[in-house]
Amino acid sequence: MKTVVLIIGANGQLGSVLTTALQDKFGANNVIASDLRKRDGYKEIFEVIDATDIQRIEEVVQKYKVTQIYHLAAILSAKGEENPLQTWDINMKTLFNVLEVSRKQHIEKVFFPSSIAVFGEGALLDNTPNTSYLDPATVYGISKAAGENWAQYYFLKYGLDVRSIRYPGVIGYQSLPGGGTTDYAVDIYHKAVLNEKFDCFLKEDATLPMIFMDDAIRATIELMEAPKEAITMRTSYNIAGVSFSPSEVVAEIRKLYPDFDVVYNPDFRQEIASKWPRSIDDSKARQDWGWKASYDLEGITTTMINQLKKKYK
Ligand code: AKB
Repeated sequence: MKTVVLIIGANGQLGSVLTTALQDKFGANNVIASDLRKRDGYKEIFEVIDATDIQRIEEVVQKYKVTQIYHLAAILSAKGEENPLQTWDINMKTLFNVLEVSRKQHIEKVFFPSSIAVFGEGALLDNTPNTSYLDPATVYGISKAAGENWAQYYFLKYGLDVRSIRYPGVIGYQSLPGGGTTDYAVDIYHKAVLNEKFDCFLKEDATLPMIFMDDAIRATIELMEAPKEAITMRTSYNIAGVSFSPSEVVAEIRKLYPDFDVVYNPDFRQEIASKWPRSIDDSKARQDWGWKASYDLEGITTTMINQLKKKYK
């Protein structure tokens, strides 16, 4: 059967890069990008979808005979705290709609992104195991923990092949994140290249798990390509990239920009970060589908700076 992919949330940080990767894999005519608004200058197939509207999702699925759905739309950790009930409504409603359309339309595979935000004080801070107790402290984290269980429910009850990854903070030069606690780790590179002072909203020693965009995209595609029998985690897989604190990334940037100026003004996002893991045990993903990250902090820093220099030239 021909693979036709629908990406919901295709304008976001991950979605915009994943769209290109999936076009390379399946051909541009087999990838339907969608979001609340059309992306400026986007030339390939695009459908405006508000994922809280189940009929609209179903219409697009039928129109293009979609076989796989990547549901990337969500309100992230920091933004989500501004209006917790609305965040819950949007994150859950859109997931339920995707799961229901997928069940009814016999979608072959669904991808649902989870996050390190599912972990809270009940989990070990270092090398956090896949099967940790989940007591998230943000509404975003609660919606992801619930979503993972719903993904597993649809698999067990209806046989829907839903697959999921708990992403660390994603760092890429192609797109900007919005509303997350790990966003500083993208913004800091932009400021360095623009020779601007960086105002950091986390403490200098706030170590968090991060992953380079290329690794995050490769993990997503590798998980979706893995044989069904290999997938033993039907909630979500931990994946690790690299862990670092703001002061460590500053030290790495200063090897290239010795005068890079940083001030630390921790705000409410520091409180969120303090409950998240410092590092992740991804042995389950390694065992089941051969996951291994390839970028370390030095590799991320040189690539980010080289690419952003071209962008701002
Ligand atoms: C956030 O900071 O909210 C996200 C995430 C780790 O899921 N980047």
